[in-house]
Amino acid sequence: MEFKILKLEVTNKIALITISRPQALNALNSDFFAEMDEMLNQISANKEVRAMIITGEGKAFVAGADIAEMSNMNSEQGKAFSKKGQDVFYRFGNMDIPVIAAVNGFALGGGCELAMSCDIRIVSTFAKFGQPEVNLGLIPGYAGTQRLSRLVGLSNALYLLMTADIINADEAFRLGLVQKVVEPEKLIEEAINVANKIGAKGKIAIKMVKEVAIKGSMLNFNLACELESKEFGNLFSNGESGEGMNAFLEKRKPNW
Ligand code: CO8
Repeated sequence: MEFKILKLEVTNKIALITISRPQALNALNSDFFAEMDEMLNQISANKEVRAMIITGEGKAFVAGADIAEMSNMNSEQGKAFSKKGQDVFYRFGNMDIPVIAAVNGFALGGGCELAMSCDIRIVSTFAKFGQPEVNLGLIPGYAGTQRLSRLVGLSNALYLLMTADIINADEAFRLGLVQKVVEPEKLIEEAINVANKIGAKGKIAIKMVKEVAIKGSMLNFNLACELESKEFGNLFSNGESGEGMNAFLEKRKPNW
């Protein structure tokens, strides 16, 4: 596939995806989802890659789903477009590696939903977040109604979903929507630092801690704890945990 919207650079085992349709503030259209699906296939197939970072070109991370494309849709097409976006974004959570959103500017509507589908959000002081769909007579369609409340609590989520307020990076940090706010010129550097920090841990442990945390957040507490015990136990059957614990006891760095 020829990529027209997404750019990929793999450096030192980190895949950096840049969404590049700045003339439309990187709005998400059908081509975007087709390209992202294929790019995720390629990155997942590359076992060298230890982390993935997603950022946007220009003044937006993503200013939402493409309103021009949506304006011609009927109910069936709207539902399919919503489902396609949900499915593609869901794949970030299923990846074995950390997926980091490096939010450079507007992350509105589908852009906020994209950022929320990533594991971690590192953002520039220029970042702005919001779910302004009700201004258009719509609601979020890429799981924003569900992920926002899981990240910031139902009361904050309802406030943002119903007022359509656009909040800045500091307010997003205060609400727990983002993990770090940095100067714009430091954004990618900081995202890479976080990626490297995680990349230095045991690969299987990172895959499993992500899987158990994400899956567990969708289960009731007892089932989630059962899942945790099961996967905790499974980690003893691979060499990685043996090396990690031996390294501690021998006062050296693990050699994964
Ligand atoms: N879709 C399509 N084009 C867009 C979008 C968008 N979401 N956002 C901006 N653009 C385009 C503009 O139309 C404009 O194009 P042109 O130059 O051809 O007129 C260009 O990008 C630049 O935008 P502006 O001139 O508006 O730039 P400003 O700096 O003045 O304003 C804003 C920036 C505030 C971000 C403004 O562009 C804006 O409000 N954008 C729309 C934000 C929005 O409402 N987002 C939510 C969209 S709905 C959504 O995401 C639903 C997700 C779930 C979908 C489920 C499937 C059905």
